[in-house]
Amino acid sequence: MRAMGRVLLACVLILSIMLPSCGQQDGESVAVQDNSHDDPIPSYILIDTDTALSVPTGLDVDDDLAVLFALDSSEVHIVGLTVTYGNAPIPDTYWDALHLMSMAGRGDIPVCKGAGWLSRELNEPTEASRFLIDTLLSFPAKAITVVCLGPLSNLAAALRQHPGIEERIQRLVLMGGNLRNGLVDLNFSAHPEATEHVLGTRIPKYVIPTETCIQTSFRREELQLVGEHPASVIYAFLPRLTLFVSVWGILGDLLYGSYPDRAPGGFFPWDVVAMAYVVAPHLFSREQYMTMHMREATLFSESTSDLLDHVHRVTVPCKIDTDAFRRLALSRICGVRRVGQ
Ligand SMILES: [Ca+2]
Repeated sequence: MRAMGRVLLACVLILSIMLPSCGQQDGESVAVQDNSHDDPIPSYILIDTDTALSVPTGLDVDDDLAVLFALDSSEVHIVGLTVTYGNAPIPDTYWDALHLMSMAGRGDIPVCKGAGWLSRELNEPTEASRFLIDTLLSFPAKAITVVCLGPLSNLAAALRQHPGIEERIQRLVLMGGNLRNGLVDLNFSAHPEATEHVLGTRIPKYVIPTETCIQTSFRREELQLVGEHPASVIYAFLPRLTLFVSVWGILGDLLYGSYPDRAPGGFFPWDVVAMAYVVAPHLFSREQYMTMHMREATLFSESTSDLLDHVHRVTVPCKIDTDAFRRLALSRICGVRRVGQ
């Protein structure tokens, strides 16, 4: 296993040299963390995300929290971010991702601009689709987990442009979908063609749906913890997080009042829940096997017992330990210090 770790570390170094065009910040040295002595060896993850915490157009804050969570988690090693649209237009999500990584002093991690609402033709290469392809081909087969936290345009484009990478991906963790047929969520519904393309691959797929994400929330209690860490990156965004707690205290009841396991109060940390499944899968239980299809821009899912065919089959963790999740996620998010603090 340690030899495998050294091979993967070498891939990170080579990749850092090969792909400087993706948003690595000028003047910063490439500092690759040597995790080869750790046991167990961390999982290598590539995060596709629509970060929007710090831009006025941002509709949600969860992507940035999920990235911070991953940055402070020794269980994973981030090989790059590809940025997509969703919570904000692509120029804003891309800027936000660069800004976040700069604040965290992690300019060594490539940040690549991807598709936008009006520029998401799957046959049209983007910086993000090229990075996905090059990275997956550069690493050993099945070394990388791809974590998708936004609409699936970037991943679908990479798969369309180079179908061979399907065999290179260890697994997909997708935040999206709703188990109540006919209801809409942003990530899967934003680009139905892309979603159907990804669901139709044979890659092992793990879907974190609405029903699982809204079992937990970040409340005023959690923000008090953030307030105790003034040197952290997230501390700078305390006023915005406070606003989200207040607004979603009302919206949560209006939009999800009929969900029996919904957490009352605060805002739902959607993508942070998906990242928790990557970092700490022991926090989840009641896994179900389902088939998922997009039909006419709507997701349809049903339970299945066919475990042999990965096409359109997904694994859905249906229950989360909410208190343990809050403790772990907040401690890790607050653990990322702001450069210069
Ligand atoms: Ca997202």
